[in-house]
Amino acid sequence: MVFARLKKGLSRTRNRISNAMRRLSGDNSAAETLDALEEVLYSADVGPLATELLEEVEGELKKGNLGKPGEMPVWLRAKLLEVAQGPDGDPLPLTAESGPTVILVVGVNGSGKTTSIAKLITWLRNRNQSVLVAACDTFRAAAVEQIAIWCERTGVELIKGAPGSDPAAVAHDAAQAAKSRKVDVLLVDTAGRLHTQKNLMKELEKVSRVIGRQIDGAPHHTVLVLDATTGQNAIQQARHFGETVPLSGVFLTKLDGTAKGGATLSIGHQLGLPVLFVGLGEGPEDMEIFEPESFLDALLEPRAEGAEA
Ligand SMILES: Nc1nc2c(ncn2[C@@H]2O[C@H](COP(=O)(O)OP(=O)(O)O)[C@@H](O)[C@H]2O)c(=O)[nH]1
Ligand SMILES: [Mg+2]
Repeated sequence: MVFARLKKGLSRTRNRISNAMRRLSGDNSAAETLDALEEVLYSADVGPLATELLEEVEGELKKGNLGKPGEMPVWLRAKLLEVAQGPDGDPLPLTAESGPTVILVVGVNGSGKTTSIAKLITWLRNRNQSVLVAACDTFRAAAVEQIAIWCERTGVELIKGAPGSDPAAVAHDAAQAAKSRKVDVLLVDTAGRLHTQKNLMKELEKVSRVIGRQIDGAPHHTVLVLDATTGQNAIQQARHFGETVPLSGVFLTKLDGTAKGGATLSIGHQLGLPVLFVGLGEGPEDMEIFEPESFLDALLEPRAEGAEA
């Protein structure tokens, strides 16, 4: 079932590359193989990795390797598996000491932070962890409203301030509440846009600092939410956030809405950050832990003739 959701989410990317994948599996000349591979890599938007892999394959083909039918797809899968960076065990382990584990969620507006928090609530609750949420995106009144609705639906408590109030003050109150309620996890939603990027980064730093004063070692995890439909632009965003707060990894959203799922593989490679989770829809269950093996199976599997998209 889990795999079915992933397959469905990646169907656009898979459809886009499936013809070229079929060509890759056939009995081709070296030129045809390179051409098909190029199409697979660029269609999936694996970024600068495409150039690296094409050069490597060209070298191999010249040496007379990788020419047999069926060899290329196997080689490609192995190569992509080498660069794909998933979580090392539990994507968001609880801290060893007692007390709440704090997860800060950052990213630009519209990337899917609030929706991803709803997903994380569901995921954590399914693992019997108690959760408290801090609404630190106080910049837009609608943002507080949106997180409040998710918290109500999932039955978790929300700490919020008045619209326009100081996010650091909300963070402070939330950290206090998380300690006194003895919850396992405090999830912190943040703003993705302020008057200037500099202001935003300052605010994130302050929120992070205030929480750290209340709870030892907090935030323990900082998850950057990136929209997969923005492809390579996501890399630039990641760099800005990473300069401000140490990032644990990426929650890559909207893989169901893009034909460029290959970005999942290149993001880790380019940023040295693991992709922890992938978002596959708008509902609170529509996510998976990123597992490179099943991801590649879902992405590269040649579609049987006549199979549904
Ligand atoms: N299709 C799809 N839509 C998503 C996903 N994650 C978020 N969204 C949508 O993206 C839009 C922005 O999400 P939101 O959580 O408000 O972003 P925020 O501004 O970063 O908090 C909303 O319409 C969400 O329903 C996903 O994995 N798949
Ligand atoms: Mg939001």
